[in-house]
Amino acid sequence: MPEAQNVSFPPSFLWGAATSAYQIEGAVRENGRTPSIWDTFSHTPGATADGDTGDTAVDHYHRYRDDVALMARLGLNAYRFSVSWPRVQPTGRGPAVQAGLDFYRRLVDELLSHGIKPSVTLYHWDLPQELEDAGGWPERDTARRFAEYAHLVGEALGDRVDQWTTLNEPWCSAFLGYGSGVHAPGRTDPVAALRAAHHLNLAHGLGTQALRSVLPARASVAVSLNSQVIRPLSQQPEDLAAARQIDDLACGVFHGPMLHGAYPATLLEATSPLTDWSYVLDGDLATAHQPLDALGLNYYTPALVSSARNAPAGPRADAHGASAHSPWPGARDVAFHQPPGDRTEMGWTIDPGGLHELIMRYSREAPGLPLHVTENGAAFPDKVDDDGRVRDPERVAYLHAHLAAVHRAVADGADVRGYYLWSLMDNFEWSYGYAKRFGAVYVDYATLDRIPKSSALWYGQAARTGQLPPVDAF
Ligand code: PNW
Repeated sequence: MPEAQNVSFPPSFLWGAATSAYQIEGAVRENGRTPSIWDTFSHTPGATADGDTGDTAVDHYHRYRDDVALMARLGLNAYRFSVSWPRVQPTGRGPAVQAGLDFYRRLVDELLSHGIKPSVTLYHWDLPQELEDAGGWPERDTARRFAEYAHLVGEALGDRVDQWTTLNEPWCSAFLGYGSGVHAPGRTDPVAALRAAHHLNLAHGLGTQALRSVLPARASVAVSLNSQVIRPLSQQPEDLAAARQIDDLACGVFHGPMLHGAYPATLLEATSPLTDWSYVLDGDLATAHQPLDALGLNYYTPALVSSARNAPAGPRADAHGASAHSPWPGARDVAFHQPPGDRTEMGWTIDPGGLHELIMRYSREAPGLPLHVTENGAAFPDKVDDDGRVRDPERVAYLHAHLAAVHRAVADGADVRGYYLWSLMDNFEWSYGYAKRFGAVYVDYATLDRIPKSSALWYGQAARTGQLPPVDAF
């Protein structure tokens, strides 16, 4: 491991951990909170592994003080969390619920008092069910409702939070939620998925404008994209064409409007048999194209893509969950392959070079825009040893290799300001329920006790020293 030596980060580097509201909070019926699409979906038989729901999750709503104290003890200096829309604005319309906002105020104050920088994501997939009943993201009004919600939260927390993110991974919201149906609301309509993508772009733009109107000038506004690393199986034209289609549907469909004010022409062309995009109204693309202060990148694994003609027989891997319906509307003649290498428990190939590639791509696509790795991490089958410790050497190796890749990107000229490990602690892993553990901190689901894994100790030391400790340090 040659990169193990002299990997040091600047003192200003943000060493964070990330979570999201539905995955950790629980308390789904407290203080006027109403169901989100994830409450409805997780209570639908067959939708999640073992019928798991976020009803209790890891009870962070009641244990946030201890969780913040734990982060501080580990040595983290940043924390990325999301606000639950139905906790703050239960019907998705009208005035905010004071108790909902107060929870996030207390959380933020607790973080600040421990010297941990809060980073707020407004939307991490928990749309108020009432807005889904009115049509959800395929409908334009949802984007307007989002702007109103952004305004409420900005007003309430703008005096104490400097880092804001509009949407987390709109690709998942649009294409897993309305295309393949493996995420809430579980719809499987390719045109609805494309309409959702457009209204998420619009929501990002309107939400950014709403935030700007209430936040002080020092505040930073960003979006977190799971802009995926798409690799062609070969340089043959038909494989390159397959990779282009998937890249447009994974990345260009969002960063086109958000960063450049236009959808890629190749995307409009490929989807033309499905939709004429007539829901894109005059001015929408200019609205989506707001000046940003930073860009968040979430990275787990690359995708390897070819023309279906060049696919060897046998099981094909698309890392996006089993469904008879595609999360790639309009894609034709495309096959997915398992990239070579070791895998995590999700079946996702471990490929730190992909993170370097992703960062360098966005350094070019968005020159001058500071980047944050807003999610990166891995699930492994962790267990408590007889001595009460949780040893996760695979996760330590994963983090070490990916942080070394970030460091390499910085050395190559990228402006990366921070890294947020997914996740602070084990939590509700969406349709996989509690079976997949992404945490640096282990959660005993019988007692909800938290036990820092060796990766948490390792990462904490990296955060405190600005250098990557040896992989066997803990
Ligand atoms: C991200 N896919 O989700 C989310 O932002 C987190 O909430 C989640 O827990 C984490 O990654 C781990 O999965 C994804 O199918 C879910 O490609 C699915 C995919 C990607 C990201």
